[in-house]
Amino acid sequence: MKIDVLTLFPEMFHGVLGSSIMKRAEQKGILEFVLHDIREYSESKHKNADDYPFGGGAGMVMMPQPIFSCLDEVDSEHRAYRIALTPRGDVLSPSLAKELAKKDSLLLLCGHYEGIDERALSVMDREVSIGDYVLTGGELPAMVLIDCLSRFIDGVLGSDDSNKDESFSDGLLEYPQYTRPAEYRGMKVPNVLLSGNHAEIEKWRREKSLEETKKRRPDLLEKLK
Ligand code: 6GU
Repeated sequence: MKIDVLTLFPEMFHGVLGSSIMKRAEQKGILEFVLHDIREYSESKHKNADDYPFGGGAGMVMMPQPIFSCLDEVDSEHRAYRIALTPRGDVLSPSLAKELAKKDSLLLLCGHYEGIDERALSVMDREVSIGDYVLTGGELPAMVLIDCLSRFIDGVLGSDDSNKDESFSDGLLEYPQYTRPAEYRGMKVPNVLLSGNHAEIEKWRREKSLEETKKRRPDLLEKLK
């Protein structure tokens, strides 16, 4: 999957896309990231990318011209599925991430300042938010979206099943995990996990999943019903 990112702050992406699993996915040729600095497309004297809002009000609005010029160069035939990261968008969920993971190419437009000129948003396919709180820009949400959807693309995760048992994958939170040593500072790993009895371990994990979900996120249990 090719992912074009249109942003005023491309440097924000380097650490995240250049590390860990995202880096490995790009090295394997599964993902390709291309960052585009919107400001470089500005035709104004000082390479402005934002301006005052018509009608007045606080803050600045991202201008249409640099965005449209960038789109003309990057995706002139509108082949990519275009997503603007905005607080008013559809809230990211596992099912949305799964749906987006099937696309051949995505184009992510990161909003900054107080907003994006509505005419630029009118040529997007969708707007996505990552939750009901306001961030200073769409860059972190774009990175969250990339990370989240890439887990649903074959080959991105090390082994095929490392997605299955995660929190939310079946609508429940994950069961508690332990690694060696079996006892640390007087705290013991539950005996069943050391037993080698896989049926019992499965049962314990299922019970703990339900218990954790009931305790921490009863709303998720309601959704399952
Ligand atoms: Cl996509 N953008 C901003 N600025 N804030 C957000 C968001 C997006 N999603 C949640 N908060």
